[in-house]
Amino acid sequence: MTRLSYLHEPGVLDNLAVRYAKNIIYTYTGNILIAINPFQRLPNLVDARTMEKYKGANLGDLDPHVFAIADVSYRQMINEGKSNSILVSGESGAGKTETTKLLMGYLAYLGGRSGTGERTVEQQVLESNPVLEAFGNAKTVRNNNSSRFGKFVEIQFDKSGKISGAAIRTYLLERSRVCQINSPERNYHCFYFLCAAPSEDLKKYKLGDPSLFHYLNQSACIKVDGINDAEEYLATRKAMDTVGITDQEQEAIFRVVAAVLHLGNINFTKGREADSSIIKDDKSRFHLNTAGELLMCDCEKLENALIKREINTPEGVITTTVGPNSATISRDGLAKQIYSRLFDWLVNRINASIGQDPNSNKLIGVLDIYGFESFKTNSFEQLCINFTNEKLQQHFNQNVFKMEQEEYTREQINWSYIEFVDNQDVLDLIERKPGGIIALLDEACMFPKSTHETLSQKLYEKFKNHKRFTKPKLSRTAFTIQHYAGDVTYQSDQFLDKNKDYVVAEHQELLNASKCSFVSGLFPQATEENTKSSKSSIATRFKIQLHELMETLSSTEPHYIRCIKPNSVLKPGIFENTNVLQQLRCSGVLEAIRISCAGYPTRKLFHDFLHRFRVLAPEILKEKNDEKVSCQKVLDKMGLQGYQIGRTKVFLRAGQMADLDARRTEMRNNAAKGVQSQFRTHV
Ligand code: AD9
Ligand code: MG
Repeated sequence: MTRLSYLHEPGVLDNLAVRYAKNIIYTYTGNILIAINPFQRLPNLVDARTMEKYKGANLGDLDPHVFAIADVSYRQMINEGKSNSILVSGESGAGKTETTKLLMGYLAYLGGRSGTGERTVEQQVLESNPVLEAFGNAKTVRNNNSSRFGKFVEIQFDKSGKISGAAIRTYLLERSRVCQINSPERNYHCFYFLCAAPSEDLKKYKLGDPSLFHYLNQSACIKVDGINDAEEYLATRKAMDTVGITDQEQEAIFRVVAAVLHLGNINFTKGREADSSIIKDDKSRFHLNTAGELLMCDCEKLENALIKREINTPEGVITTTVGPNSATISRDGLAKQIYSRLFDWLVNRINASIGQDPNSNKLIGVLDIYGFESFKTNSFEQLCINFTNEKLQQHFNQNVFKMEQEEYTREQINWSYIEFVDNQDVLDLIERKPGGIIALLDEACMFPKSTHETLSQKLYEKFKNHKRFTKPKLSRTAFTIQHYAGDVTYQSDQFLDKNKDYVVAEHQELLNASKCSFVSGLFPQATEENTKSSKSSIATRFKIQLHELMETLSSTEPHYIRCIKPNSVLKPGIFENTNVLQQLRCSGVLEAIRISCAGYPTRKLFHDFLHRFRVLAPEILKEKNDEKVSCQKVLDKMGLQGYQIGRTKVFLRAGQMADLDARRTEMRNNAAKGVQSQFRTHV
């Protein structure tokens, strides 16, 4: 892309389309790698021989590739002793997770210890992927294997450049999916895997056909093309072995997964008194008892935890009952809590088992995180996700800008950046404390009387003059933020609920008392420390996590991979222009191009420049000057202004290249018209 003479939207798009048609899915624009999802295995592209080829090669010597980016990161880390990070982004289904796996595979190839058994650090790092995917991925409309969490993997290296440890951090698992799915999506893979387990396991967990379970049968989709649930169950168990999860732990994990399914089948109906409920029927009672048994807790207490509530009053604790609706909400709340804690446990366990290298001060971080999202209806999750992208965008802009500056410094040319648009104002709008959207949301969550209406009023009042915030005309509860990638309107209906992360005291008590140490470990006794963290809201915790991530990233040398989804039918060979263009905008690729256009977007080595434009001033070339002087003379003759001559390259302003080309064409046409046909052979 950098060799294109004209760096503008149609040129960029056309270049990508032409390459994609030839199965060339990787393209550089500056130091950014654009990767277009091939939606098919391209065998020669990622095999062992290709890895060998990229080892130690200079960036740009070989075709653009993710391996080249990983290789540069690795060598920079070894040679300069500096940590590197590779930031992979793109919309759902664009290929981030696949790209991340290729990167990790290549780093394991470079930094692995050959021939040392099954459970090497690099094996564990690689096998953490299937485990996390089983529990954190699901089929969605956009991707059959969509990651419903963000992930940052830190691979640590020792002095000799071998992998010596790793740490995985995850972000914001989508919890609502555990209890609520729409056709044609699925719940988390592990539920279906477990329902396809060998019969002795099914008997143990009292499972069977997935369509018998409410948490799975809300969607008509049970099977996914290309996923064999029975095989995946075994593969997941095997991967768990590799990452060091014991048989006993695995047994407990799947027992908890099964318990969640049974919980979902407990239905309630109105009790005799007002605002009370009872277990609906024998079937529901069976599932209640099974859930209790699997969680190894008292079934009667489980029942009470769902249909009763203890309230602290000045006169002491009183027990009240709740209606069927509230009981169902309580049931789903419990299921979501259990599942999200199970997921966190897995991440912690994998980290503990792989182990961190306390002596390593060099790492390569790989970030696989959700891209910018703008749907028909956008909720709390989209706000968090787009907040993440604003943060990463700021980091990205600052770096593209820095890299530009470095090139100018290297070439010793004067350049001060004129108008660098920063998105700090959006970040302030969202995260400033006090007074930002998250702070106001947290405040609203603390007052029992607030509703999404009162929250919205507050936001409208507070930000009525904010450049990046507007109230849609016909709504009283929605708000629009002007993100760097476009306007997004958020519906605030569920913001309060989704931001609260408190465990009902009765649920906590119940599970903490479980006879299974695994289950009680998921719900440890409340201490001051964990009460404090559990009291903070989801948004605030996320904000803190994000802040830590940015700190880590800013201490590393970043590399960017932008994944692009060429079509929305998930098929090979189809390239949808508008769709791709929109993604290039959202990913900041066009912004990067814009930044570089504000400076000197076209650079040409002296020699190349003269070769292309000698027709404009053949007399100057005859003078046999130094190339640098000749370039200067050609440019002066053409009357161009504002360009710069560096040490090895000519730096042109936006549009100047097009200008020169136009004159070149004119010259050639004139020459063709005239008698001097020698020009034609010349060109
Ligand atoms: V999401 O935000 O987690 O929903 P990703 O992670 O961006 O999304 P993913 O990597 O899961 O997308 O890719 C989606 C699908 O595209 C994969 O399941 C593959 O079928 C396909 N894909 C992606 N990249 C490649 C590739 N390099 N080679 C072959 C690929 N197939
Ligand atoms: Mg993914």
